[in-house]
Amino acid sequence: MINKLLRKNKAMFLAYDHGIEHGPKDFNIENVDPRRILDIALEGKYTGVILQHGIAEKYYTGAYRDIPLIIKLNGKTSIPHIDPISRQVCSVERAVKLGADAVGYTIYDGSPTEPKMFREFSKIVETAHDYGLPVIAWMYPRGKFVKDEKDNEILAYSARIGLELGADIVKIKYNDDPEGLKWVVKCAGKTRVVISGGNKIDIPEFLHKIEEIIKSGASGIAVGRNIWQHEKPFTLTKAIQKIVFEGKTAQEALDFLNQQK
Ligand code: FBP
Repeated sequence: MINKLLRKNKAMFLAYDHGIEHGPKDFNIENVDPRRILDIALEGKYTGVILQHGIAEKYYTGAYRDIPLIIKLNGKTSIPHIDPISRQVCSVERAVKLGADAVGYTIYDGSPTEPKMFREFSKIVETAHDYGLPVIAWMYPRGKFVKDEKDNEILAYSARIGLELGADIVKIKYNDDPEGLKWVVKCAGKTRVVISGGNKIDIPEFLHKIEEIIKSGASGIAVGRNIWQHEKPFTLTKAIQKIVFEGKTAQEALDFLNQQK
């Protein structure tokens, strides 16, 4: 069931749930339109696009339905200053009706609200697996008891929680320590690890990170802003594909990019 989300055993997901998580401050006049993201995902042959259900319902139509769809089942805004919690806003059944090939859910492990999210997530795993849908867990340690969200130990712990709770893929952040990531991948066991992007950074640095991520045994990337905030997302996508699917180095991908100018 996970094969539809992979090419050459690797994943390259385009995330676009920022409208709820961060608000329109992440967007410009082009990428505020979900069709722009779906165009990038379609032409760039991403192995999945990550959307909230409302966007999927209105925009995941026509040719876009060739892109594997990952529906994010929970979400929150960045407005309230409460203990981190993200509750379910879409059922697995609705995701199935919308054409989902997988569902996703964020768990803020370490937050005082963790038990609620563990319970909700575990029920989602049960239902989704009954439908044959893989489940992706955004494992984001967060809250007043988490001193460093990118500490190696907490990242490895987060990956392991994903395995324990039935996730097929965990999406975690990268702390620029390839050795640490190798351990994270080991701790995740049969659950695959993909890495999220973060704020937009320089291209050479971004490509270098991707090379490290792939070489550390992760199954791929699930990024948003670093792609669709870039002025040439289509060419950048081709460069990234070289690292993710062809095993090329960041330097080779960069050389390719420079030749396109
Ligand atoms: P980016 O590559 O843009 O960071 O997207 C990955 C992602 O996990 C999104 O799916 C989500 O909207 C966002 O990051 C949430 O990040 P945070 O909670 O750290 O602000």
